[in-house]
Amino acid sequence: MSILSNPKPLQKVTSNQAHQKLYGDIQGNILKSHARKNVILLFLEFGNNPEPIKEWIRNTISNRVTSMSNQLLNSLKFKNQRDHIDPGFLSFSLSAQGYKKLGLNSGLKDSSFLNGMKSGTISADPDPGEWDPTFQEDVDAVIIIAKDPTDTTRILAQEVIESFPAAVRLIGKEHGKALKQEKEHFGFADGISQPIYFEDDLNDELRGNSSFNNWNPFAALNLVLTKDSLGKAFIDDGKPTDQGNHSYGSYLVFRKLEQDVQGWNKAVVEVAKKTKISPGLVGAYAVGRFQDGTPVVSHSSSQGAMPIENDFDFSNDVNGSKCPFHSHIRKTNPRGESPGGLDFDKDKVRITRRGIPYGDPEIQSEAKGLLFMCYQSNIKDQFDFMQNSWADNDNFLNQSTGIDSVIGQGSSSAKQWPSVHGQASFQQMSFQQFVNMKGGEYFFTPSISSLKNL
Ligand code: N7H
Repeated sequence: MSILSNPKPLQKVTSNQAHQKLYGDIQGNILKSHARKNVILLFLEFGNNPEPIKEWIRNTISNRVTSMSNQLLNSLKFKNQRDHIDPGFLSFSLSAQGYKKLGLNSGLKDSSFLNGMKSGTISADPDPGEWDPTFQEDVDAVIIIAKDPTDTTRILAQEVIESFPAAVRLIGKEHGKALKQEKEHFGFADGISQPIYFEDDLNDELRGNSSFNNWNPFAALNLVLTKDSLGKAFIDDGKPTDQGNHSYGSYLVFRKLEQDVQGWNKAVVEVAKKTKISPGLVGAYAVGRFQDGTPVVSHSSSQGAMPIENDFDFSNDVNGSKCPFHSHIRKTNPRGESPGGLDFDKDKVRITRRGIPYGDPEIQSEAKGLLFMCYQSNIKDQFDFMQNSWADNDNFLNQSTGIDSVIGQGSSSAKQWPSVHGQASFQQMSFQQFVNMKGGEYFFTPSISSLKNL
């Protein structure tokens, strides 16, 4: 069996040689978040001479990127050694255009990746002419740098910039910073429901129970990894059908999503006033969770429970009177349910989110939002499908549901707000659009052996 379809969660510390080699060869942050609060993204454009750029990637970048095994080791040290100094996290990813400029055939087949985000893969996206100037340019590569505390991230980023050869131009920089209590700018707890690849993370999710009742977050590696034909790391346990030297990487989607916080707050109050529903419940209807993370499909008020509940589905809410169909988490993970009949595989249309907020919540005039990032093994069937066919689709989950109340783009039907939680009597009111896309690109995060082999 191929390492990618292994139906069992992985051990972080393992004697399985194929797994050890995999962890040493893939970049960090893919199977588990790097978990730093400070992130700097460097967007790069390559000049016409590929040789010095390839040499820089081979000799400098490949030695600085954080492998999965180093990430695991560092997090152990962070837990166990009080005086542990954060070495920082670094990853390197290339766009299709970047591979082309380096004169490389990536062997990657994903059509969204190959065409690039500017080609209009997300049909409701604003025209690239309206994006931030950085993202209107050719973005050939992105470096993610993460280190705590804040000043040390800047120092590390500066060191990396100083290593650039003349043919590499820095065309943009984004600073992300986690907000208090892992919230995002609309005030909601984020990063709760994720695909899980490791056994001890799955055990944490079980929260003392012996099994999951409704939603098992485990995912096999083929949700997030795909073959990197330029790498030559190891022979996995897939012989004889899968024979040969293998290496794996992951597609990375980046989108800068600006949040209109005042607009959101005002709209929540307006819906609350007109419908006589409390503002807290209106927000929960829009997101699918209260601000503290309590799922609205299971509770009509915040529970303040820690850890935050995630073992639920929507089977006890067929008419959307507890968690409306337009709510963000129901649109982006219907957890197997498709009342409108749109065909999808619940285990496949999932993404591994690694976004971080940007902008200071204390400064009203400052632009704020989410540096949205997610990893997957197929952009077209995962991120693109989720945004196009679910979030931006007025008729998902049902006819005239309206677009996703958080990230939906384009025109929308008026949305239904349950007057009383759990009772099928609805009031109609429009509610949109407080998240605006400012640009982005599709990348591939290659294996480390492929960076060394360039
Ligand atoms: Fe979303 N938000 O603050 O309202 N998201 N999201 N997201 N999101 C989730 O479970 C938010 C965005 C998903 O399995 C929560 O982590 C904001 C994009 C998925 O139950 C909250 C932005 C896409 C899930 C937010 C944004 C997704 C999810 C609940 C942009 C993909 C898991 C907490 C500014 C197209 C669903 C949690 C599940 C959860 C918010 C972007 C997807 C609070 C503000 C672009 C799959």
